[in-house]
Amino acid sequence: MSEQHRTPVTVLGLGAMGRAIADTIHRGGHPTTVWNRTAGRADSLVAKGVALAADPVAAVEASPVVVVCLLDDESVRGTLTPLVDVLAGRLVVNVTTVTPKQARQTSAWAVEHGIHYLDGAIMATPEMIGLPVASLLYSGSREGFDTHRELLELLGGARWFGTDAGLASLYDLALLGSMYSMFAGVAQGAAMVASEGVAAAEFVAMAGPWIDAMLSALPYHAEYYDSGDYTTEVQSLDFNKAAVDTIAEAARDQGVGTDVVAAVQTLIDRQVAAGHGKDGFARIFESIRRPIPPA
Ligand code: FVH
Repeated sequence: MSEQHRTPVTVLGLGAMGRAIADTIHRGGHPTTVWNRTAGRADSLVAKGVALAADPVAAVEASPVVVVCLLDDESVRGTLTPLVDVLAGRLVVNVTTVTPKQARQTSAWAVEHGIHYLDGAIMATPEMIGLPVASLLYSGSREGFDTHRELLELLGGARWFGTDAGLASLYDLALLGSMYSMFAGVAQGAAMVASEGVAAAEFVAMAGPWIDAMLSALPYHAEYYDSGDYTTEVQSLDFNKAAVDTIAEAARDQGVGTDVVAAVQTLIDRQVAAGHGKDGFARIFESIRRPIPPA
């Protein structure tokens, strides 16, 4: 892209992620302006030639594209609301982690005020920004995504999920949820062997390859989830209940917590109690998809 076609970009928020984003965009040749509530956080960027705006209005006025990377939805709304007039006609790319509902609300607010809105979710740590391993998910303004795709791809792989602004964060939080549950499961296992003095390093050296081997089962689980047919010729929920109950009993015997495994027991028990004990383990999906309504 020639110099004259490099879109000026403003980045609001210079935490670890905002700094990585601003630095990468600047290195990509875009005139870059930054603003942060605490001004000192811009020093390293300013030393490289990034412009520091005196206030948020001046920051927004500098660019047609405004990347927002703040702590949470509250800080986003608190920062953007007073800027509504100056933001009109510009593209806001909000990569702050928010819920789908919050993304939809901010999008509705933006569209109502003539602001183009693209919600983004970052599947990367700050060190990964700008590398092929970084993946960013987007939803909202299709025009904004298409027009600025090259800019967005400076940060990492860019994938658009649709005009519903909540979708990027829905995928983001679904993926993060899978990750946290996996780490919690490994922590459960590590605590069990630690009760006999086994180092976590020794345990994870076994847990990693074990989890890796089990990953090949995921597409089969997905087939069950998508079809809603959980009939199986192999391990039934009754079988898995016995296994998971045994894990919980062993954890108690070893004097460690059962919170993680208890969550799995709850999911199984609901399906078994409903008469589905002969179905496969994947049926726990139904316990999650149709939770018991609060009393
Ligand atoms: N860091 C990471 O690994 C993850 C990866 C996945 C996505 N996240 C999300 O990115 C958002 C920003 O994360 P961060 O790592 O940059 O976070 P911090 O270093 O804590 O910086 C927070 C910035 O937000 C500013 N801020 C906080 N509250 C307010 C407010 N009320 N008004 C205006 N700005 C606010 C803060 O400013 P200051 O404290 O320096 O003045 C920082 O600029 C986040 O959603 C992650 O979930 C990152």
